Parts: sequence; C-alpha cells; structure tokens
Amino acid sequence: MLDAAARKGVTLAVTVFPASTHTAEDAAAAVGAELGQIVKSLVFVAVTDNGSPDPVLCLVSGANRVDLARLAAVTGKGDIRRATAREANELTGFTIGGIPPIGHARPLRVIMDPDLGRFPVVWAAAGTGSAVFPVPPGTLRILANAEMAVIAEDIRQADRDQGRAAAPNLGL
Ligand code: 5CA
Repeated sequence: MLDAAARKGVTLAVTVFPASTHTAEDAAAAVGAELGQIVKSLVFVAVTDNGSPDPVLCLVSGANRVDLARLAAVTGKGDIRRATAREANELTGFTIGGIPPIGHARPLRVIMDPDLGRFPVVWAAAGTGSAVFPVPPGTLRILANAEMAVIAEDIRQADRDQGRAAAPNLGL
C-alpha cells in the first residue's frame, strides 16, 4: 500500500493504534476525528454473465451509507450487492476492518463519495484493523484513481442515529 503511494510520489504516514480502528466509529475515536472524516473502504460486487464477481470499491465518508440503487446507476451494473467478507478478502487481499483504499491485490474500479471532500484531511485504513493514515481527499482521489460520484443515501447515518431530519432540499 505504501509502495503504491510512493510510485505516485506520495509518502503516507501510517499511525498504528493500541486500540482497534476496525470500524469507522473506532477509527474516529482513536484519531480524534469526526466520523465523516473516516474513509470506509467498502467492496461491492456485480454478478457477471460468466458468474465471476465484478468488484467495485466504494470510498465512503464514515457518516454515510451506500445507496445500492445509486451505485447501480453510477456503475451501470444493475445487479450489484455488498461483497461477503470472504469475497472482500479475496478481491483486495485484505481483511474487512483493515481494507485500504489503495494497493490492492489487483486493480479495482473505485468510486469516491464527494462528502469526503468536505474535510482538509481524511483518515483511511492502512491494511490492518489498528492502522490508519491521514490524506487530503484530493490526493486520495488521485492515488486511488477514483471516480467521484454521489453513491450515498440522502440521510446521513449520523442524523439517522440521532433522530435528526435530513437537511431540507431547497432545490438550489
Ligand atoms: N478501519 C476502518 C476505518 S478506516 C474500516 O475499515 N472501516 S470500514 O467501514 O471500511 O470497514 C468496516 C465495514 O465492513 C463495516 O462498516 C461493514 O459495512 C463492513 N462489514 C463488516 N462485516 C462485514 C461482512 N461480514 N460482510 C460484508 N461487509 C462487512
């Protein structure tokens, strides 16, 4: 993963925590960042005609949830679902909770949630469930060769958890 960044001229500084950074909530607590500042690296698969899973990696703000209909529209793959833990491991070479946004076993199509761009720096998993690294979202997009597209549900998970309504859509 560090090699993948170095090949593009970027040096990443990994922080290893004594506590778990397995989930976005864990990582936010360990780093002292907002939940929205944590990058979730979520693997989805579309089923192809020959039956082999066609993977898509979504880099999603920790406060957001992926909307499968939006992901299907963005990718043009109608039949898309969350990868199982086993599939995610086979497709990336990493285990859930530590899947990094770059440096996978083989190249994956990557879609990035624009909400990550609201922060000067975001934190992503560095290959294990206790290691993360900070990166400006624009740099992450370049390193991951990611397409930016709205793939999250409209209501942020943080608002849902706290029973708040979504911000009104004023059509602006
Ligand atoms: N290290 C943290 C923050 S950088 C991290 O990797 N977060 S994560 O969101 O990218 O990975 C955890 C996510 O994996 C969970 O939000 C959950 O959506 C997903 N997940 C957990 N268990 C499974 C499973 N059995 N199958 C598919 N997805 C799973």
